[in-house]
Amino acid sequence: MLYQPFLDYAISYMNSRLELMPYPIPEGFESKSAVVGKGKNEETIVTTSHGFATEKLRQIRAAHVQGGKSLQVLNFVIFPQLNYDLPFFGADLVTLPGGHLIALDMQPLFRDDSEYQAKYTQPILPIFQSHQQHLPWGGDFPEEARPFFSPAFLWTRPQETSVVQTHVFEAFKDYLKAYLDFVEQTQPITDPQHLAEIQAAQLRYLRYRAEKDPARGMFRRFYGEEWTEEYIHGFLFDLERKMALGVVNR
Ligand code: DBV
Repeated sequence: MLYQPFLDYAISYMNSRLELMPYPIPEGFESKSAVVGKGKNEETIVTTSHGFATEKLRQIRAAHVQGGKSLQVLNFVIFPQLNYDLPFFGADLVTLPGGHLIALDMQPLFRDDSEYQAKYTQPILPIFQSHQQHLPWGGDFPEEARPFFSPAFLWTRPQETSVVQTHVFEAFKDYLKAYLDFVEQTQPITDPQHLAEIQAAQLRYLRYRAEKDPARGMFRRFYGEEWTEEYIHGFLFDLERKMALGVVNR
């Protein structure tokens, strides 16, 4: 329930600015439920998937896990088409029994390229700074994930649910707006060398996310290994599959 307003907002805001087309969700993955726990602790865990595409955005997808007050997850990622140099939009909004964990970023294709930073990171730093004062740095996160985050990575672990409903929601809206501004302005890349670099960067990101998906353990416990691996490679992080099918613009 906590993240439903985020999802509703994102879809209606994107609808107001983009020509959204449906993105196919493989059969059996639109909605999946499992009952876990016994007696008083019994809980139904429902995971729903949402997918869209536009001319510039290859896949806009969300996975929404709802399992009562102490298990709510919204993982929302936008993967641009391979002929644009746009960053990825990534939101990982996670509520577990231990508390909330929020990751919000525009993840760069080329982290250490100063021209790229000037284009896609500098403009969001003021937004980052305005929210960071309410959403302090969340501490440890995997060192190997660092290359994939921008300097505007909002990473925080709020104690209070009300902080998620207010400050995190505002940050989410601002990041999404800034991202759609980038999308609006961006022009297709045609230089073959540049296109090859973009493809390599997209694959690097994708392989990392699929391999290290922090939700893998949770999904396996609820829905089993086979369903989980198919969900990860066939929907959540599907670029390699789609490239193999020859359905990716290049
Ligand atoms: N994370 C996903 C997908 C999820 C998901 C597809 C559909 O990439 C949920 C669900 N993230 C999820 C869950 C947890 C996290 C944690 C359930 C909690 C795992 C647990 O504690 O059991 C950002 N997400 C995290 C963590 C980080 C991120 C850093 C903490 C992991 C840790 O401490 O080990 N988002 C995550 C990440 C990238 C990103 C690593 C990399 C580019 O964009």
